[in-house]
Amino acid sequence: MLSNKPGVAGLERAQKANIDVACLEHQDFPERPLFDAALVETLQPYHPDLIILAGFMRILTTVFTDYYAGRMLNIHPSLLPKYPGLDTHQQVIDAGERWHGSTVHFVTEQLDGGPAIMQGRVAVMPDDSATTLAARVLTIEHRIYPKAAALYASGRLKCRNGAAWLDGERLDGPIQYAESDMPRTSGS
Ligand code: NHR
Repeated sequence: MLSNKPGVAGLERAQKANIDVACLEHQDFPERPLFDAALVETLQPYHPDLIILAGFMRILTTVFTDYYAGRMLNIHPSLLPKYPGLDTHQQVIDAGERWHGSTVHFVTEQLDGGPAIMQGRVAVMPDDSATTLAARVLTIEHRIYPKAAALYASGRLKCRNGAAWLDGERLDGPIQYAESDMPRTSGS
């Protein structure tokens, strides 16, 4: 588990699970490519099969994205290709969208622009704030990210020729995660 911010919950959680951790602070590097090279150097001895970005908020240069091309996932809080970038929840509310959600995608040089893999949606409620909407999107993220990672780990999901492939077939768009796949909570 590699973080660019000391003291974050992810570091503590990984340590509890006896997973090796490292922290490299981007402020300690004069240029982005040098930070990215240090990230690669730190991870390289582990020979990771898959890199999973989770709340990682530094834009990666080709120094990193080329090294792990086709072997890196991100989850972005919007129905990509809509609303790439930051502050998605408020933008969705301001635009009067009826639907919002989250998308797992392969990471390429292009920010939030790599091939989409899986998407889950939530309805925008009239009284939603960015905070309440973000909380519902997060529950979707906790469902779809492990599913997408498991598909990759099983060898069924691949990134080839700028597209995502599932079971040898090119995905036209992200797999849609249905609300009916959600576990029932008591009383609903
Ligand atoms: N890097 C590449 N090359 N491609 C992607 O698709 C990436 C990436 C790095 C991070 C996550 C993404 C998100 O899901 C992600 C995808 C940070 C920014 C950003 O503007 C944008 C998108 C994402 C993460 N970062 C600012 C920067 O200057 C810093 C913002 C901050 O520190 O709050 O790096 O949302």
